[in-house]
Amino acid sequence: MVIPRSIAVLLVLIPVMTGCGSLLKSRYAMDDPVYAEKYQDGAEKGDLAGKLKQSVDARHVSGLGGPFVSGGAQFRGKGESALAGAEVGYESYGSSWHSSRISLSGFVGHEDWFAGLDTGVRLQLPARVTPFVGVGTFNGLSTTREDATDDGVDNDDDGRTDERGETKTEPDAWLSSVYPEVGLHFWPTGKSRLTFYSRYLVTTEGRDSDDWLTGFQYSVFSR
Ligand SMILES: [Ca+2]
Ligand SMILES: [Ca+2]
Repeated sequence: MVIPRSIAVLLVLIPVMTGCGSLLKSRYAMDDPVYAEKYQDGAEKGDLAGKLKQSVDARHVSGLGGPFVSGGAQFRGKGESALAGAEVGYESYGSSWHSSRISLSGFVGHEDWFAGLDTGVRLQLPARVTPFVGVGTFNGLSTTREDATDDGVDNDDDGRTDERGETKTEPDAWLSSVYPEVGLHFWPTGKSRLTFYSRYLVTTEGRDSDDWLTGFQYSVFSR
């Protein structure tokens, strides 16, 4: 899997920026007022079960909302190309176990691109580290490949004009897709979350255009 270098750097920097110290604390989420109130006294020194509980408890996320950025890569079903892109959006927790999301996203590849509005919902455990499942939709503009063997133009710049199989890229009117999603959340602190996700995009352009999209998300929440 190809991960753009900028994303790899971000993944290294984010835990540092959000405070590595909290990674080792059993009361990791004291930056959130709800969590802080619940665990203000903290478990006794020898109370390992109590310490474990406060180190994994993420029930405080109910009611949180905030912006996120994400970056990812998309792999076309037939392995013909990969696209890289980014999303900027907002995610909110209606309860500690479900969240909803809306974002603008854009992806570009060698000859293709798409951009539009992404929405989705996720179900997860109220824990500091949790897998999740979700469903989402994407609606926007995209490119499509068209036959270009009789337009008198060397569309792919390979020195041959209108050779057999030559195609050109055209903006398409509209692309809609729905996707199931799986992933993993990790909360470095009570208000910041790292997410790894993988989606299977089922598009209106037919099964040949179905894609895997996988990426990382960094979110900052508040009440
Ligand atoms: Ca050509
Ligand atoms: Ca041509």
